[in-house]
Amino acid sequence: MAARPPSATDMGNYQGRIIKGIGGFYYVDTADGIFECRARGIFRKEKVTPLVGDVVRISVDESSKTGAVEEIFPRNNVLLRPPVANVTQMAVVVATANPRPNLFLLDKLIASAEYAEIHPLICWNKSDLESGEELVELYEKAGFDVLLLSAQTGQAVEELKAKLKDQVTVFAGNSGVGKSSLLNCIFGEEAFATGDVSQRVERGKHTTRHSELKALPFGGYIIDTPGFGSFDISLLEPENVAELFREFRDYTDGCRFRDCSHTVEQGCRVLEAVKDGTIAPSRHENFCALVQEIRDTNKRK
Ligand SMILES: Nc1nc2c(ncn2[C@@H]2O[C@H](COP(=O)(O)OP(=O)(O)O)[C@@H](O)[C@H]2O)c(=O)[nH]1
Ligand SMILES: [Mg+2]
Ligand SMILES: [Zn+2]
Repeated sequence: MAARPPSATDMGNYQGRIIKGIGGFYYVDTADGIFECRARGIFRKEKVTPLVGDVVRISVDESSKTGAVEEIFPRNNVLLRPPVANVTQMAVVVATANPRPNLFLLDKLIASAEYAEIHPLICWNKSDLESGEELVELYEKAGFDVLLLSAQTGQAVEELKAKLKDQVTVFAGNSGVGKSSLLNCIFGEEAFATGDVSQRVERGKHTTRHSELKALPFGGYIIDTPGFGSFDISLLEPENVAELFREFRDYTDGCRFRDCSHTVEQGCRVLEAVKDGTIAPSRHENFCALVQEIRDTNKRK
């Protein structure tokens, strides 16, 4: 569904995807090229703002080659920061070393992908520094799609490309893990600035973030703002967290306590699965930490 839609047959009418929005102009990628468009006044009246990622119908003035957004097709989802519609996949990038893996951030990002019903793809990078096999196994066993990559040696970059094909993928993860480096491997050019953390923090202060889709040469798009944050946890209630940890689901259903928080209760099925090694202890610890974070946030509301 993320492939470029075919152009419509009507005169001057095209279908495409908004890849960029700046100062009231929308840039729409179609099978016949990219068109600069304005939005029809009707959207303002209906308080609808076209978003990057929207699949739209546009009318194009054939002499000026500029157009107008006529219709926005129904969205599958909307991410808020930065605002993008119809994302299908979140590539969560983590380094096996340098920086040391932050499993809490990883599990939180995975939970935010699950919350938005976006496919999480776990990308362990820097395998040249640290082999990372246990980490890959931990997440594979939990039921995730996992790659062990190195932007340095090119390990698994072809597999990554295959996973990105025809998807709209956002890259998430801490700074320094190698998101920009992986994207440069994929595009085969130095399109994304890489570097050490301190430089980036400086740069980040002065740049406003608006998102942009970049078309992949083999089909699909990636979102050009690496470093997606996690979701707004104030949207969640503590009792909704367990369903965002996919390998818990088998046990939460069978848990004999109706209002079990699956954090400390004696005889809880989830805790039993942790004890017998079916659920990884780190996943359960991070689940408990996320539940606690939400409880603390809700208290302050
Ligand atoms: N050894 C090694 N270094 C890497 C790898 N990928 C990225 N780096 C380095 O890690 C640093 C941060 O990479 P960058 O792509 O800027 O990370 P980002 O902040 O996630 O975009 C840079 O110095 C990269 O050269 C890798 O696979 N192996
Ligand atoms: Mg970067
Ligand atoms: Zn329980």
